[in-house]
Amino acid sequence: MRFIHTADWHFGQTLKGHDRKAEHEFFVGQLIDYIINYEPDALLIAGDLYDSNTPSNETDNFFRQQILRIKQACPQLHIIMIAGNHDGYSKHEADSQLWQLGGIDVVGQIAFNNQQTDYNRHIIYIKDKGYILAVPFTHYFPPMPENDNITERRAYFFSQLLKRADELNTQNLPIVMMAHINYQGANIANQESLVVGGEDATPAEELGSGFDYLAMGHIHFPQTHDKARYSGSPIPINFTETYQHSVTLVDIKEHNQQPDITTLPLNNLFEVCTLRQGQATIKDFLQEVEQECNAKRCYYKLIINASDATSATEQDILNTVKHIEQSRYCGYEIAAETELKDTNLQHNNYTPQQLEQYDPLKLAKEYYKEQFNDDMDEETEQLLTEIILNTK
Ligand SMILES: [Mn+2]
Repeated sequence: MRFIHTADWHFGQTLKGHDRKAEHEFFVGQLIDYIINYEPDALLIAGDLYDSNTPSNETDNFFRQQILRIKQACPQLHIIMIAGNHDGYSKHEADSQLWQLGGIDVVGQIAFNNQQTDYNRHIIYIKDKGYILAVPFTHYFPPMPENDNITERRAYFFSQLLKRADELNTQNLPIVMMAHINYQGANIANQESLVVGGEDATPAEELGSGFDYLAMGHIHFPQTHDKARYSGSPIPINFTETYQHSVTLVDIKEHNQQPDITTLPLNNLFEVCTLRQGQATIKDFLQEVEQECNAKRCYYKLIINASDATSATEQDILNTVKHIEQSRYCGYEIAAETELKDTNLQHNNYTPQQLEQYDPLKLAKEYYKEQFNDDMDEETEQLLTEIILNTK
């Protein structure tokens, strides 16, 4: 089985009031090209189809148009979608019968039949290719029929679902699970705000075993953990998402075989840029902003020094913004005191890319030396090492 895994589309999202439809449309165009090129059996969209659980009619229509656009370009393709925490699960569930007429599967919530969990509803069979187990985001996993224990419901649900799939799988076909979850141990460094907190993180062992690939949504930074993967968001949703966005192509030969994972990069119409004044004068800084933001297309946010935070500066910013046609202004913020202090010091300036590669302890020690003009003591170093290990 071959499929493309994507998630976290957030249709209907605006960034500081700017509409993002054109970017989403541009993404879907690239997705269709990839589908035509790689001919996958299925397209899996692992939740957060919309940005809001009460989307406008316009967003609703736009979403439908884009899904139908994919289906019309690739009629053989199976499209399978689950609701994420941003989605209105009952809305997606209500629409699912209509979607089904078009050969598109949507699972909005955990299904019941005669007050029993209807596992079959979550199992989508792609003839002679494989099984897709579609698990939407939920706060509520059903009670266990015997010896119910609320802390074990989640693990129980996954184990029963996988057991059911295993019973059906007489052809030894690949089994792929979809879930919109906060996978314990995932890198959430680039996630501005997670609706689901750390307490709700799902440990790998609760997801059970028996699947060949877990197509996850929720965390926007693409990453693989064993057989589980976040494809990441196709466009940057906020200013922290400065990385390469992509969709994931997966090939699985047969059940219990290692999935073959390929990242298919996406171009974005707009990047996101945080521009800091730093040591430049406000005049020089705004000149740089004008040049940079006219030379490329981006959403830009300015961080100005507190000493320049006056109404005159605000006027200067607005005057500069007027001359920037290529890019979209998203306001300014005033640099935090510590940041200011920082820029006055003679120290290494790292790019975000460099920082990602950098050992956090080494960086902290460098900073300590700058601040206190002395080496970090052993106890502090030990404490920091522990904290860093725990957050990794
Ligand atoms: Mn999301």
